[in-house]
Amino acid sequence: MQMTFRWYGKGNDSITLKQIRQIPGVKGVVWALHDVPVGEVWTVERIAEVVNQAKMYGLNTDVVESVNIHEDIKLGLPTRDKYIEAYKETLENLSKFGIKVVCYNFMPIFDWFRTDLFKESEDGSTALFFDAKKVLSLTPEQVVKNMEENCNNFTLPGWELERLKDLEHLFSKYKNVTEAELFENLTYFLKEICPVAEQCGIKMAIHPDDPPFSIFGLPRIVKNKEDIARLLSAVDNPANGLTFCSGSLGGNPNNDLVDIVKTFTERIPFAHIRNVKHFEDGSFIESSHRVEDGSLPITEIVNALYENGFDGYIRPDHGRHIWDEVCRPGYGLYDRALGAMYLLGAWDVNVLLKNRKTACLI
Ligand code: CS2
Ligand code: MN
Repeated sequence: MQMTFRWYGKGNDSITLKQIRQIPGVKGVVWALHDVPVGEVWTVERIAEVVNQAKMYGLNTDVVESVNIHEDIKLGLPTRDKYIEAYKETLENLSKFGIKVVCYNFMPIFDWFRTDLFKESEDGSTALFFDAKKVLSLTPEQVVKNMEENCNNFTLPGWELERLKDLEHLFSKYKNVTEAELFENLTYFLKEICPVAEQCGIKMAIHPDDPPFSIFGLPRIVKNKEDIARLLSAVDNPANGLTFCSGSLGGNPNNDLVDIVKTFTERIPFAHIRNVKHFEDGSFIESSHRVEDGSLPITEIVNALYENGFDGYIRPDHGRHIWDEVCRPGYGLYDRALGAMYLLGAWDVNVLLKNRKTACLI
């Protein structure tokens, strides 16, 4: 297992590579070219810039999150083929720098989605919050406006606001797209991309839907164990992998996260671990990574990863906003650094117990 930390790039993050370097156990940054419009090729020059910046701090850039998928690919339009060819070229350019994993998602229109970005808790910290009731009274336009007005002037992953300008038109395109059709379009994409990714030594790792259920009537197809099994078997190629995201899948209390880990570990090159606290009405707030502070079995998840031979990359996913930090929503330094340490501690206990067991056998 290798601990990593998401970084949005020079001039696009409140956090520096120097700070990340000083978090014990962190070996690499999870990065992307966030200013390259979806569908355009990532050039060798631009990739080299980030790789060299990270290298100066002894950090690797093995994991990219994300090379986002053009909406025309998700919609299965005839224009998808040119964007798929561009995606292949980006993978080939990334492989020149030894990139190992590309995380992506196939959610229509929106990336992760919350009703509140700074919901206050009793300890005075704030966090991303999904209000199951409030969402029913919101329009997509209100959601985008809320995200735009409360992001501390940072971009939000997958929320290219330029792209979201004409929501009505975007929604009209999805009006008749069923889950089955969206899945067919994902399969078409993977059948094209996986052979190239495999040749490039890259694992494609699809990120689950967040939250893991349909919003505004949009189809979502990576919500639970059945969806994951279906997509991993749709294209039988080792490059067809999963980003296990505890907080995304954990948005539905019916998802058995430990079972999902045990079932798919060898197809999980990348894991996002974070905790959420569920409320009776289906709402949830993002909590500290500690088991006691949320509803998810975080230490059991780490234990299951360890016991099933996980040898991929891990990153602490969203953190709360603590100690008055002003940051990209969900992406402050402090709570994610605390999260990294908690996850490394849980992993190290597994290593210790394994060594003790081995010692007793000698
Ligand atoms: C990330 C997602 O911030 C997050 O929750 O896990 O934005 C993720 O980067 C994308 O969905 C993957 O393409
Ligand atoms: Mn995630």
